[in-house]
Amino acid sequence: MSKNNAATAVDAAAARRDFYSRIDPANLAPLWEQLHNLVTRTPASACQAVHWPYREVRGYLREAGDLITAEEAIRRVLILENPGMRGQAAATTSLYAGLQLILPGEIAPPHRHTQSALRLILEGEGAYTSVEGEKTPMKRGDFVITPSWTWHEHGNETDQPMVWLDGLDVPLVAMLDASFAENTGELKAPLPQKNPGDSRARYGSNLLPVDYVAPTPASPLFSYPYADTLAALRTLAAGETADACHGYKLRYANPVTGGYPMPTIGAFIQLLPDGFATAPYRCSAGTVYAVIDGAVKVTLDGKEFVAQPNDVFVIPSWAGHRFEAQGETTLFSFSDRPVQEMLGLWREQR
Ligand code: GTQ
Repeated sequence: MSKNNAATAVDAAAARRDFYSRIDPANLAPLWEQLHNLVTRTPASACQAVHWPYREVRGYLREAGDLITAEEAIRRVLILENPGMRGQAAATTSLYAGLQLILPGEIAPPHRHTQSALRLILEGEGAYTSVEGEKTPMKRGDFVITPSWTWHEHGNETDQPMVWLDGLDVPLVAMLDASFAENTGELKAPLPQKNPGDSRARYGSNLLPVDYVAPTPASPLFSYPYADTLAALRTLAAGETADACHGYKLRYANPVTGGYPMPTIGAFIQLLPDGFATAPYRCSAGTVYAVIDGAVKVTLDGKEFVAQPNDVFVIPSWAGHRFEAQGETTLFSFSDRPVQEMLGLWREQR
């Protein structure tokens, strides 16, 4: 560049900076300075891959149990915060995850909110979640949902602590400015109670109430017991070869529609036979995983870690990864895949 051209370029840069500072008070900004950050060729996520070993988190949960009661806390939960998005209660960009502890004799009082929630039971047996007045007993590996705007409470009438993984669409609902919540103080009459097993009888027995019309897109079946899920996976594994990327993988389904159990969060379960190594895979839905049985070596972005039972880990959107099972392994996972599919955004690469 000649001296004159260089001077012209400096002048132009200065003129632009001056322009930007003058339009700034008018709440205006130049797109051309940001276009490459806004419209990226592939997802550019703040979400990072992260692994929470259960033995570490479990110690902190025990301490939380000494510090505050479930009733005082409303929900005694340690939020699993993605290190790339601290302070936002986000495990992935769109979804929240937490570990909830409820001690013998405790209750977590009823409330409802527009956020959809799922639970994967990690520890304990026999405590309940009540959804819309129906108590669902919980056991390790069970998958339980509390759809948007359903009344729910938790109680532990057993003599052991109970721990589960919570997954909610908190960041997604916040992004949409659609958070509403109520507690029973606002109710005029007590919630009608249903018999245990009511929803399983009506919706989870390959039957439906005659003339049934689904009032919401969410599944009316609240509980998906692990015993059934594991039996299904093992039957598949006995009868066919595994998918190269997924092993034997199923999605939890709404028995009325065949769709996902809740419109904003998809949940999945997969079985990897002992020693099974998956082919590289990625998809556009950042995903939270929890190990139920076995252990898995996870390789992504040149990093490696081994996730043990009850460990939780996150695979961000579009991060290529591989799994290697150590022993027969079952992995639970959840993501915003239903939302992306509805919007025509979901992609995968095998
Ligand atoms: O169990 O209702 O982890 O409302 C966060 C918000 C659990 C619950 C969470 C909630 C709940």
